[in-house]
Amino acid sequence: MAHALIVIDVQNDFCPGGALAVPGGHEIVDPINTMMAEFDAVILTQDWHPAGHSSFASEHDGKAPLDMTEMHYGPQVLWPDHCVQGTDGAEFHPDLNTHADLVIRKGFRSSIDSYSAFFENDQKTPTGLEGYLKSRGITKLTLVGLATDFCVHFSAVDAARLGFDVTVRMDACRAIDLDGSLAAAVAAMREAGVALT
Ligand code: VGL
Ligand code: ZN
Repeated sequence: MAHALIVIDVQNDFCPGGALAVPGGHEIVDPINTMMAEFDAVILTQDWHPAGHSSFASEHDGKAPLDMTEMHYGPQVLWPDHCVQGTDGAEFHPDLNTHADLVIRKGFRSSIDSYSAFFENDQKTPTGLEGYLKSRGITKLTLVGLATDFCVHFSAVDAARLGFDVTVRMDACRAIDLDGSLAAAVAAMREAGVALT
């Protein structure tokens, strides 16, 4: 009954000064570092887009960041260019303890975004994380990181659907909160059976 901490996207671009800064994003770094000692495994996720990724507003004529578009897999928010592979913005926050067991990268296919650490936004292309966790005998997950209403939300809901026992530590997350997205995320996580503490 091993218990893993999954640290979602604590990267420079999601912290103040970054391309897609989440308010207060940097505030969770020290609490997350402190929590790491409580777990059997620590896994970091890293949003990792090629330049020109299809989730970037700059790739869509007449669109601005935070506009919506329709992708082959459904509606998609368009973002400022962020977490481009190999750039400083894609690096973990410099104070984050990166002595983790696994770093899983997502969003590396140009034509599809990936909020969840388990499946891309088509809801069916797996990242491989489920197999990694199950083959290590990990059944309990605690999620923290950025952003509560996007990558943490979709990761938590997918994890619960896959049968993991899932807790989100809300004090160690921060949200973008776009048009009520935080309230919607909280409702969806509760509905999926995720414990919010
Ligand atoms: C995220 C928007 C775009 C996140 C990643 O980590 O929540 N949000 N890419
Ligand atoms: Zn992204």
